[in-house]
This record gives sequence, structure tokens and C-alpha cells, in this order.
Amino acid sequence: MSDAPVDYRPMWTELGLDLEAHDALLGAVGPMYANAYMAQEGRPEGTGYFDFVMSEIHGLRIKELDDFRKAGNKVVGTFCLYVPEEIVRAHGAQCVGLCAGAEFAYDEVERILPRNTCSLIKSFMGFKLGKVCPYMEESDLVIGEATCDGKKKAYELLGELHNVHVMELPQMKRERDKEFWRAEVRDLISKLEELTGNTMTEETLRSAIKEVNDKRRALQRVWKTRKADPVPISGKDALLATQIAFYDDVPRFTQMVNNLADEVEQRVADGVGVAPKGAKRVLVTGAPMSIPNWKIHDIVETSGGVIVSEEMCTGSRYYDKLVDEDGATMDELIDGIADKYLDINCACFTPNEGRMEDILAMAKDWNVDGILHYSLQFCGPYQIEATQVERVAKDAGIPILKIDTDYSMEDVGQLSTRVEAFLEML
Ligand code: BJ8
Repeated sequence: MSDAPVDYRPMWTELGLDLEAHDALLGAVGPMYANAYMAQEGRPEGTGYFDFVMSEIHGLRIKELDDFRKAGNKVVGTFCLYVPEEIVRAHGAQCVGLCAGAEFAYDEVERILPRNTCSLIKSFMGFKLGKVCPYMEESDLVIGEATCDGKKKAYELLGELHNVHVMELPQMKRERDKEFWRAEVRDLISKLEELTGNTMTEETLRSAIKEVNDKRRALQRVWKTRKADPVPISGKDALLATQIAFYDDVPRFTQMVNNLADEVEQRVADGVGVAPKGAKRVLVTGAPMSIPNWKIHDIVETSGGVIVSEEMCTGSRYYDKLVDEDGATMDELIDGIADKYLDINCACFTPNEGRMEDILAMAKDWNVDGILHYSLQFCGPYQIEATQVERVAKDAGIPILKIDTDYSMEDVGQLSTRVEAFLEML
């Protein structure tokens, strides 16, 4: 067998990517990854799988999805945690997370979106307009969700360029909101039946629930080891695991994360860490961080601190709760899925007391020295909710640092100074 690198360019061309722009994107992400990840010392060996997945992010995984589609199956792209992966998989389709974490084609984006739009929205529109995201182009359907106003309106524009279905999401969590959301999940089932030509059965649904729960259980195992001091895995690697969880093959990813969990559990037993015992322990909370957004973790962990937990959609909100596997009927299973997803504590909800409770519980259980609240500029929900997070943290006697940023690297120097001062003060 030849070890010559595979040429994915014909596949990218077939997908309609702009090869020159795509080269520029990959040319930027590679060094970012090397700087942030390969420079770390004492990483668990199991993180080698993430290095491999990242090296093939637009290669092997896209080829797998491409082959899957060419065999007559469907791929569904999502931007938010509220879209139930179980329902997608129970229709024989695969689900990939699309949230983009880098600035791209902003000139084009700012022709259709206001400049003061959050980086996350600008990024996904930029990836679409710049024709650089093979995951988007492999998606037969993109499922959006009515969370914040910016996303809602951006999906209308995206809908002019791609096949988009938007799920309506209540903004509160009362009994009648729950009923509404359960109906919305059932509408999604009809939509997916139409897309895939497959009818979900109790058996396919049970199996999908179990598979996705297994993925969450594996991530929970790694998360729990981060309670130890010294901490056996960096926050950066733990964040990467969650980011990859959104698009990797589910059973393979679960297996690899369970292997990593075996290793980091052993590290805890042996007292082996990636940071010295006593390093300042930080909980990060706020908006999600999509690949290749590793900015905050990198700053904290190169400033001598260590991130031990993420209360965010690329963190605990993704894996801390499981879907009920014991529903006796198809309806009970579907309701169990709807209820689990509505229980995610996104700042788009009012009130959002559950998030405050989660932050405080996590701060205690992971024994944190301080909290870092992360918001993207122009994100009303998280920037405003930061006031409440600050209040509950202060009431509990936990120091907190609030950071508002974007995807550019221009403020790294200034943020590093603030983070260093914060860590020193802890
Ligand atoms: S469940 S956090 S993934 S909506 S940063 S686009 S809120 S203006 S991302 Fe999110 Fe789902 Fe909630 Fe999670 Fe709007 Fe804010 Fe931008 Fe945001």
C-alpha cells in the first residue's frame, strides 16, 4: 500500500469549494493548531487521535461523508445544541455540527449582515459565501433553530443559498413550552422522513439514543477526571474532544474517547498531570467555541492556569445530561428526547436560572479558583447574562473575569495581560 498523501482536491472541486480560498483557510488553521496543541507538554497519548482527526478535518472525514451520501444516504448539518442528533440518526442520516470558529470572507459577509453581528454568525455565513466549508456542502439539509435574533435572521439569508429547515424554539421552559417543543420535534421527524425516505422505528430510535448517550458518557468520564489536582488533561484538549464530537463518526469517536478516559483515569490514580499540582483552576462559561477557536484556552493555559471545566455548548451542556433510555413506547422516547434538549441552559432562554445553578455546582465540584465568563461581542444573550453570572459568582465568593472578544487575534496581547493579572490575584 502506498503512503502517498491522498489528493482530495477532486472531491473538493466536486463539492463546489473555491480551492484557492480553501487552501488559504487550511493554510491558516494548520499553524494555529500546531501552535496551540503540539506545543503542549505531557499530553495523554490518547490525544493523538485528535491530532489525526484534525490533520484530516477536510480530508478523510469528508471522504467518509461523501461515500455515505453516494451510497444514497443523507447528511444533516446543524448549528446548535438544540437539534436532536438521535432523531437524525434514527432516520439513517448522519449529523455534523457546522458552527464555524474563524473569520472568513468578512468583506462579503458585511455586504449582507451588519458589521456588529457576532463572530459566530459572521463566520458561518463567511464559510458559505467563501465556499470553503465541505461540511456545509456535504449537508443535504441544514437545520437551524430560533434561538437568538441574529441566527434567526441569518438563517433566512442562508436559506437563499442552501436547503434550510428552522426549528422554532420556545424562550421559556413552562409546561406549555414543553408541549410546544415536543410538537416541534415531531415536525422535525416529518421533515427528516421526507428528506431521507426512511421511517424511524422504535428500534432505530432506541439504538440512536443509546449511541449518542454512549458518546456523552465517554465525554463525562474525561470531564470527571478533571476534578483531580494535578489535572490529567489540559482544558485545550478537553475542548477539542467536544469540538470533534460534533462531526466525527459516533461509535468510533466514543471508542477513542473511552480509551482516552482509561488513560486519564490511570493518570489520576498515578498523580500524573499536565499542569503542576496547585496550578490555578479556572471554569470557563459562556458562548460556544467552535474549531478553530482555541483562543481563550490557549491564553489561560500558557499563562500558568488550567481550565478544568467548560459550562458551554462546547462543554458540559453537550454531555452532562443523558436522554432517558427507558421510555416504553416510541412516543415516550420522543418526549424524553424533547425534554432533555429543552433542559439545555442557553442564554437565549428567560429566566435562565439553571445556568447559574450549573455554574455554581461545577465551581464547587471541580474546585475552581476562578470563573472566566466568555462572550462574543455583539451577542446580547451572553453579554447581558454575564451580569447575573457575575453576581452569583461574587455572592458565592468566587472571583470572576468577564471577557468580550471576537475571532480576531488582535486582542490576544491585551487579553493575556488581563488573564495573567486575574490568575495572579487568585
Ligand atoms: S444552545 S449557546 S449553540 S444558541 S454567540 S449566535 S447566542 S449572538 S451560539 Fe448557541 Fe445553541 Fe444557545 Fe448553544 Fe447568537 Fe450569541 Fe452569536 Fe450565539
